[in-house]
Amino acid sequence: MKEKTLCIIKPLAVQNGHIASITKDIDNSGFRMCALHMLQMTTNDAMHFYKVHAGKEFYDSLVAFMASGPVVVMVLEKENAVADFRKLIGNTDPQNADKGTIRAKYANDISHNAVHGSDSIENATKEIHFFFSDRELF
Ligand code: IDP
Ligand code: MG
Repeated sequence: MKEKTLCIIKPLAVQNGHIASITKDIDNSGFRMCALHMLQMTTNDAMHFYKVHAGKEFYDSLVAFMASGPVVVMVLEKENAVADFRKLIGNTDPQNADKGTIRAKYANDISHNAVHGSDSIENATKEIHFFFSDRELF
């Protein structure tokens, strides 16, 4: 069944000039782009988006980082999009990410790991609607 998932190209990957390369890897992996925004998250946006991690030692720096500069947010569609996109991006820690994955190729470190990918169909739906209205999904 076709699924949709949410991808965020995080601030440092944008700043390092990786938007085009990451988008090309995504395209080459068979995902269809349904929506795309470039925007800067507010601190409140980042707190809300990552609220599942509130209280963890890395939460405050994660929130500050995600609000520190522009990001590119995309909705991607394919069969098994959620699981397949997690495979394409690789492990949270780029040092443990398989060769060829987006995090292995474009991340700096675990705190600046180039991209976000939804971790379940339920969270993908919530995250997509955090950024996009139905009229922006194609
Ligand atoms: P995920 O992005 O692979 O789903 P999560 O566990 O959901 O990983 O964590 C969300 C984000 O928080 C990660 O992408 C990473 O940027 C950051 N993060 C997770 N664990 C750590 C850590 O141990 N130290 C610093 N940052 C972390
Ligand atoms: Mg996660």
